[in-house]
Amino acid sequence: MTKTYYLTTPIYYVNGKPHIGHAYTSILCDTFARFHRMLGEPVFYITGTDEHGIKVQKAAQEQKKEPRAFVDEIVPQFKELWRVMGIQYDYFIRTTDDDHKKVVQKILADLEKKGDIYKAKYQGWYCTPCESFWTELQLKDGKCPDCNRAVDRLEEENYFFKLSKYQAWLIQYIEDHPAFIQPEYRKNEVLGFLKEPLEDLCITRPKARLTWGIEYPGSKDHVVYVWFDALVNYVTGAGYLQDDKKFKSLWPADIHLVGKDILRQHAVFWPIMLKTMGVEMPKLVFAHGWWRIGGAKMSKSVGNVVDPIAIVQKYGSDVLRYFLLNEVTLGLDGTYSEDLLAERYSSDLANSLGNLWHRTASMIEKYFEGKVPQGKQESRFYDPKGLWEDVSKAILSYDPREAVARIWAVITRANQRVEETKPWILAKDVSKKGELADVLFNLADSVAHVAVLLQAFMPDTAHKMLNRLKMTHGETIGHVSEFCKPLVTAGTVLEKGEPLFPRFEEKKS
Ligand code: ME8
Repeated sequence: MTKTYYLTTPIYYVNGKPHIGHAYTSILCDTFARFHRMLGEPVFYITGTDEHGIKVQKAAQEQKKEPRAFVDEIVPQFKELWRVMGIQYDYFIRTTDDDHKKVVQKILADLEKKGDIYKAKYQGWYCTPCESFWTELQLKDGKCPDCNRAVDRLEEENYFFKLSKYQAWLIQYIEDHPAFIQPEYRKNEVLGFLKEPLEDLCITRPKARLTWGIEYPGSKDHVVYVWFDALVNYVTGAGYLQDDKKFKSLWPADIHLVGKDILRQHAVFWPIMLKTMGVEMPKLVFAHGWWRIGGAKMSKSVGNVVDPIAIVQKYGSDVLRYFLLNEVTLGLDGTYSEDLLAERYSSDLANSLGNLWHRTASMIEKYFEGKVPQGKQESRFYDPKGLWEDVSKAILSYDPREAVARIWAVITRANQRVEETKPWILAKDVSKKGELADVLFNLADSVAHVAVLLQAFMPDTAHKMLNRLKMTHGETIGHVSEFCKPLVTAGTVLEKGEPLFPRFEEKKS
């Protein structure tokens, strides 16, 4: 059976509306998924919502709603954003789904039988917003070391998962599989963290404090800690303990893409959970950086979030996709500002890609009655094979910014080609008609090559371009050998259409 390319986003908390940070992870996964689909591979892209825990219970209480009614209202907002952004996921998991709850309970019962879970009294500090327990030594100036907020003193009986038992195994695993955690600097960070003794993980919360969670199978008085519940989504969504055939075709996940804020859960808790469950490790945990505003991380708790829907309404989803994919190398932090986005819009989209389309279509309209002329492939001014290979290599090594740069190098080269060949001068000389046809044929063909590749990055724009080029076969090109052929056909009547990216001044009016 062919292994399906299986990729995951974090499942997002539903304690507020999604923002640009959430859109970022989902856009990245969507780009990878679309590229693999283009290569003809089966793909399974899963995303969803993390609906239990204190954060959500509190958010519901603040709105005087039952948690279930509250989450049922928020989930459609996530789905709507993904629709608007063109996110083609294959499965949307909610941790309140019955099958998910059953799998979590079954795993816990198995682990308890195995002796990897024990009950104990806990005394220490607790950060409510982070839902994390801390020892005296771990506190930073008496505050939560993760979020720097005040912590509460707690004493309660809970169930604990023996992380410590597997610490040595995990260190060895990470060292033996250097590509398991990426970027490399994040792997080193995890190994650094593992130098300290690993505390066992408290995996329940007493119902006296939290009722909104999956009931712990061994106790009427506890619910499951939200992170244990949440991480399991990656296997439940793949059919674990429900559909062996499906699970076999999907697991191990090819990539868990997460923000660096939740690396520890994915690179420490999750591998150990899988190890005790006897399930193979995912191939890769990739942590991307944060979008910041000013100096601060964009986050619900800071309250500096940008609504992606507003940006999409103003600029279109592809513009936001382009900005987020291109602005920083995957792994690093980026600064978000609408001014910066508007700047990229005008330089890279309107003046570069939009201009290339517009002048190519206009000249073909003017000099060849709108029909692609017959030209010689030998007059090509770029190398499609190299382009395909570079873009594929970049995507397969999770470097979308490099992939975008390769595509834009061709766009820039094509615009230069117009300046070099000056078709408007060639057009004045009838003896140069053949030369003019070569130039315009190859310009149109370069636009076609760009459009095919852009399907993964800017799907709306790519489809618009393919339609205007009347390239019905554009969506089926999945191999370098097909890609290297001339893609446009002489005689095709192009549809120039409205500017792909109207100048911003025109847009505002
Ligand atoms: O952590 N920049 O959910 P969450 C970049 N439910 N990415 C950002 C970001 C920012 N400023 N802010 C958020 C949770 N993200 C858990 C996950 S998974 C089993 C459970 C993205 O709603 C980034 O992917 O807080 C980050 O990891 C995720 O949203 C956190 O979303």
